Amino acid sequence: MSVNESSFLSALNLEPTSKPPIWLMRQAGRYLPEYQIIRKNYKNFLDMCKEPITCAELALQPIERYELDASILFSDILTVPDAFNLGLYFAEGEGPRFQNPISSKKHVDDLNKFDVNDLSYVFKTVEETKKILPHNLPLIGFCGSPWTLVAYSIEGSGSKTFHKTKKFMIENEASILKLLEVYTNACFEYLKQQVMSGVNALQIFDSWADLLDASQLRKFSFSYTQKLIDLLKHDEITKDIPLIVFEKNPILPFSDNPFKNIQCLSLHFTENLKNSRDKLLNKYAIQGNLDPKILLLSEKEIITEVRKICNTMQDYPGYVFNLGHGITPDINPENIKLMIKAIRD
Ligand code: 1CP
Repeated sequence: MSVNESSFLSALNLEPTSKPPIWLMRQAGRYLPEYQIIRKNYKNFLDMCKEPITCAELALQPIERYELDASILFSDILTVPDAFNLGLYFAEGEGPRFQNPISSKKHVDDLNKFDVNDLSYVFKTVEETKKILPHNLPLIGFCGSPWTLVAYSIEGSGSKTFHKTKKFMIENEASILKLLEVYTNACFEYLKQQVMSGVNALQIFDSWADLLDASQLRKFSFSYTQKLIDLLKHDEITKDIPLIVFEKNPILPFSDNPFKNIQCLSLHFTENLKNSRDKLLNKYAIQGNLDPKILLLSEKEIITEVRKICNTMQDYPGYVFNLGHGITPDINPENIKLMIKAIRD
């Protein structure tokens, strides 16, 4: 079987599959003891991301443990702002931070020109990962949405309120729009190079969609993600690569799909799966959307919730089982095994 006949790529093409293909957002990471063993060797997470052979090994870990139907590149969405010299680092226990967050109009005006070769360690990781994955297993490449990258770049870290970003948005709207444009073009070059290095599908993560009201969401998030999609769909090298978009809890129902020319909507756990099914049937593939918190419950509750989803999506051509957001570090890996068994049985 070739990679194009894999259940995951078939589902993205709206072809029926005998069982839903499964992969999980953040499938490689902190909840896995085998990840922690390798992670201990690096003080800074970014240093680990710059070691292609290690990253390939990390991407393979969940595949070996669970026999998943797709693999995802091991990297992070923040490598792109890092290539603009914002000084990305990962303080122990604190998550990502920037030493030089975007702080003024002048900062945006003076940003260095993006050089995709600064991210060659990511493309090398794609090549190394393809070498060790089963030959028919698809590899997903990814980037953050331009909006999500802008939010991190101004805030300087994750945040509950994104106060600085919201203030900057009011005071310097033109600069935000300029930065969105710069990041959109950088993401395009970055994803194109991932495709040239061997990825089989692409996912765009709009993880900070929930910060915006409806008109801001259209103006700052959806329109730039659409520009990125348009660039990919008009390029000879990337035009046939299936595109998945994840929107985290947007104020507008994502199942009304604001995007043209994507193949799959990755639904946050707050989306109503039944309604989405009815609206998207025979037009788009659906990925999602088990609430990761379910995986902290009992065996019985996990099985009940998984069955509900499988029943709703039974006979939906183009369904990919996934979570409604990333696996959290507190999840017991055995519960994932149980969930997968419930899907496949
Ligand atoms: O200390 C550590 O061990 C680092 C933990 C970690 C890992 C394993 C981070 C820091 N990033 C990653 C890998 C990663 N990040 C992957 C590949 C692994 C896989 O999926 O199997 C991917 C796809 C991402 C994408 C990512 N990074 C997103 C989008 C997905 C989402 O969850 O919404 C986001 C928002 C980030 C930022 C980020 N990087 C790391 C953390 C802890 C965070 C989130 C922090 C925050 O909530 O603000």
